[in-house]
Amino acid sequence: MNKHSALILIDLQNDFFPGGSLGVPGADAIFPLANTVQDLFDFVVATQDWHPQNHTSFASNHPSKKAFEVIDLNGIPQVLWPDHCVQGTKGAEFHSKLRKDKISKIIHKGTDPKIDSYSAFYDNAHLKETELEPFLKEKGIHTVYIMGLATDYCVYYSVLDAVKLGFKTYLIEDGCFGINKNTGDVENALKQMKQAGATIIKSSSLRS
Ligand code: VGL
Ligand code: ZN
Repeated sequence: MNKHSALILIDLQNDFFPGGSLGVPGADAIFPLANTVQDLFDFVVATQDWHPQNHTSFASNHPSKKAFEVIDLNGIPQVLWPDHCVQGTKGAEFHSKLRKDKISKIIHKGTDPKIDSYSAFYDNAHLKETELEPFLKEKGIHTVYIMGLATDYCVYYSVLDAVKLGFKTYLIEDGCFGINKNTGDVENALKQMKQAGATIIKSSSLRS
């Protein structure tokens, strides 16, 4: 891969793997691809969903609501999730099988208790930017390869923002696993990422 490309690994944290509070079925099959593919890149970025315990995306902070209900949060539809990826907890840590020696930048998102942040680039209202775009710009990166969890949430919104920000954007399809809260969510996300201008690829097409 040329030096203007980066690999972005989305939310490979314990809580999103089977056994975690928001475990995505089958997600542990992401290894060893998530590890071997890193060898092809000079820059590997990994994101962490990094919520305070009082985060408004947690159903537990809305006593009359249940997990997976959707509420209006300051004008934005918000799925209420089980508590997950609480800062400093085991669930927020990277999975122990993830290779970490090549990760040059870790991006934390979802830290503001008042708003969720699915995208690795912005909060859900697109008001505050994370450190990701400035980092990529500083390194002269114009092409990003994205994979991780979950296809229909954080991967999806990160891909859409990457395209909007002008990055040539590849989504590694077999490197993603989705929540599929509603049947067809993953399929729909793939279709919309493609329509937005991302290129959907299989990892087998990646060569150094
Ligand atoms: C995610 C739901 C809530 C994700 C994060 O990483 O896709 N999904 N927080
Ligand atoms: Zn979250």
